[in-house]
Amino acid sequence: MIDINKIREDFPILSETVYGKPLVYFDNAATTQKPRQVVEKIVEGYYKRNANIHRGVHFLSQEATEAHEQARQEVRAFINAKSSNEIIFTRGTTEAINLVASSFGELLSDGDEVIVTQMEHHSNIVPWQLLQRRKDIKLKVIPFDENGVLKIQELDTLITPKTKLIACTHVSNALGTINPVKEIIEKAHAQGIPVLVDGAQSIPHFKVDVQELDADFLAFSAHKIYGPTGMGVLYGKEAWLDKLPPYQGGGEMIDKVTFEKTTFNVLPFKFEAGTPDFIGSTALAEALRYVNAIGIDTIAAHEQELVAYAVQQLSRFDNIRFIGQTKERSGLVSFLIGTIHPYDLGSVLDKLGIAVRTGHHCAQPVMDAFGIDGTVRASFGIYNTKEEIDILVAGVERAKKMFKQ
Ligand code: C6P
Repeated sequence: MIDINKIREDFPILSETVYGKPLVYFDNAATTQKPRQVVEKIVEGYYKRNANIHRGVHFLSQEATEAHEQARQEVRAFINAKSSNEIIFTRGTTEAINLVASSFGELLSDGDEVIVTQMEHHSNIVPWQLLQRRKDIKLKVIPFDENGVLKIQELDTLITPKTKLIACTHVSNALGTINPVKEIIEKAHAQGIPVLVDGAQSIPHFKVDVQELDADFLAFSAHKIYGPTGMGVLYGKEAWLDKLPPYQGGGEMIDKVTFEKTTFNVLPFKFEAGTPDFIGSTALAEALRYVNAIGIDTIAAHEQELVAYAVQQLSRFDNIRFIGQTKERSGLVSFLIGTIHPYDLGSVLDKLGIAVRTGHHCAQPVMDAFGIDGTVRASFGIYNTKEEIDILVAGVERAKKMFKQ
């Protein structure tokens, strides 16, 4: 049994008040709060182990290097990658996807095709469009239906001999839809096509095993799984990472540099130019340890309960419109009430101490598909409770009255 009160004690920010009201934090899909353990790991890192890594013979540098590489091992174990060579530290999901678009993009030729879905976050759309400035590649899109469920059968006609990659979000940050990535990967692999999975919204919420999925690449952000900001991970199968050219040039990613020619370092360092965030990596590992101690399956079950409760309670409003109504839904509810603009509803909730996200959630094509400007999104984390959902529902009720809806 999960002891939420004990968990909440680990997150000092949850005891803060906003406009004199207890904070109800429902913006976890944007970023999660950090437990004491993670914050203390950062402080301890700067106080006790701060030295540049992989460079010094001195004690501190070696300690910091060891902690950073140990963190890489823990990330490897968390997603069940075969080797820590397959774990590239990045600044976040966005940088991880840009890395693939840039380096994998180098392997593409004019006329090649990349398939994404209609529910991608901008960070899995724009990097491919930037690549289109360099290469005449075609971006194709798997559409979703009125419930926000991918029309995966369309993949059969979208895939052609020119398809070189499928880049697909595991969970939509705007709809909550969990996509059948395993099925997509099977279909893609049957045609010899690799798949990049955007795991930003899946990794924090349920078990993701890259070998079980057989994903070729997977990206995620530390800050969405109770870890630090500015830190993320690109998983890539070693065979692919070996084939790809480096992303950025600089220190650490090299083997030998002359003015005529440079040879590159081995994996994973080939993709990690410059001084990495060696404090952030250890804080990420601490966050993963925190999640493991509770159990990712326990977290998943708790959040599923919260989502089901939120949908049930919010359904009492006759003029609610849920954006995304899928059975396979992860940790969030996206909705509109009557004609109240999401920004207005979000502002009323804010004054009541409730933090939700409003707007397009960096997924404008999703909003376009529904013909709306944005939604109000309540997204849940391990520390949220049904009582907080009751506060949200009461807040919506109040906004409804204010706006005479
Ligand atoms: N979504 C949200 O409020 P970064 O910013 O690099 O950590 O993550 C980008 C990203 C990529 N893919 C998905 C599915 C995401 O949800 C996000 C981040 C946040 O929904 C901030 S826009």
